[in-house]
Amino acid sequence: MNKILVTGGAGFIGSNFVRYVSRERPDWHISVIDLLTYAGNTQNLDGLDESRFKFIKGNICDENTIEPAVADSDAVVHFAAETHVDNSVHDPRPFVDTNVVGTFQILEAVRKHDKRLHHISTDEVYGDLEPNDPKFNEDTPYRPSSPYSATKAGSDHLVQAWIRSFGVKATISNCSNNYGPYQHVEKMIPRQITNILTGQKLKLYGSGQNIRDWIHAEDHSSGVLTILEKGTLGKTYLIGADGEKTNKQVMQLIVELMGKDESWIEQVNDRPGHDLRYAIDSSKLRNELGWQPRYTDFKEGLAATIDWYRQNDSWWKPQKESTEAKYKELGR
Ligand code: NAD
Ligand code: TDX
Repeated sequence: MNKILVTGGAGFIGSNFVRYVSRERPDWHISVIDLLTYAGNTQNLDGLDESRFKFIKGNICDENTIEPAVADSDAVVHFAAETHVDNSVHDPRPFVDTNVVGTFQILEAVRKHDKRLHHISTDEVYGDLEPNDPKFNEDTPYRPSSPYSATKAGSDHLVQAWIRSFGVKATISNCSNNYGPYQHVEKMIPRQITNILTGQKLKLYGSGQNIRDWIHAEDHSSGVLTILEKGTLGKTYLIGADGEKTNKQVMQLIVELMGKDESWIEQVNDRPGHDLRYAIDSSKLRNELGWQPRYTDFKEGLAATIDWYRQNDSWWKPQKESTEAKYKELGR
């Protein structure tokens, strides 16, 4: 296996994975297929070795684009998705199209050409936990709560059905909340950092007691590469780095690291159906495949992420105003 096709490779985590693989596997050839929606940006892929890298602009729902690209690869790593929960509550249709129909097209192409698939999913498919519940593991029943997580759950079910009914050679990973450079300013951490950088307050949804389990995007990438190379076909692996924090705690760290005080944290309308807590038990991936996260100090990873946004305002500024205008409409 040395020719991979990465869907959604111009997005936040997909591009991190492409940069990571390009560094860690210097003999691999990587093709990216990406529609370049508002969330995709080819700058995320600048500087890659052109002799081993190809970019295809296209929609994963389009069979005529997907099929030849899949036929031309040894394995497909499928990141492409609509990913923002708030957008899914406002306008669910693109989530059904890309996350469900798009995954169906990928599955049909890998089935036809007998290719290896790794499907990227999220911990949100398991719904939410109470503060003292045990963490999610590979046997936790699916209980999605938003249109985003319902469509991701639907895509996971399609992959599981194609494995069982057609013998498709696939694995699935469900990861927790990612942070790091190149994340769109609509998402929680970059939104708050760039709010401070543009003189605006941080926007805390509801009580701020909701818990997310943070992992650096590069640890997600190393987990995915481990599963792609060593995972058992047909299996699901959970990826997480024991990074549980309340949203309030994350905001307190951001203001501290950026030299502000808590008066900068403004409580805004809560997200409808807001999941209370996600937490991942990643012991299967660690014990069976020997994976370990590298970024175990969240404060250090967050400080480096803040520095990246400070130094790369030309990357995020073009998106900032329109993103905040959308939030204003939602009262958040
Ligand atoms: P992102 O929104 O930053 O990037 C998504 C990419 O997919 C963009 O480049 C976009 O242009 C592309 N895309 C969207 N629709 C497409 C289509 N129809 N055809 C082709 N390309 C299309 O997302 P992300 O945060 O990098 O997430 C990547 C994957 O990881 C998703 O599957 C998501 O569900 C999963 N995930 C994300 C997180 C997280 O915290 N961000 C956590 C767990 C899992
Ligand atoms: O301004 C904000 N203020 C705030 O308090 C924003 C944008 C979010 N929040 C809260 C909502 C969540 O509890 O912060 C938490 C994180 O929010 P998001 O960044 O929107 O992430 P989340 O909804 O948890 O989903 C993310 O993790 C799992 C990704 O967007 C998904 O794609 C991934 O599957």
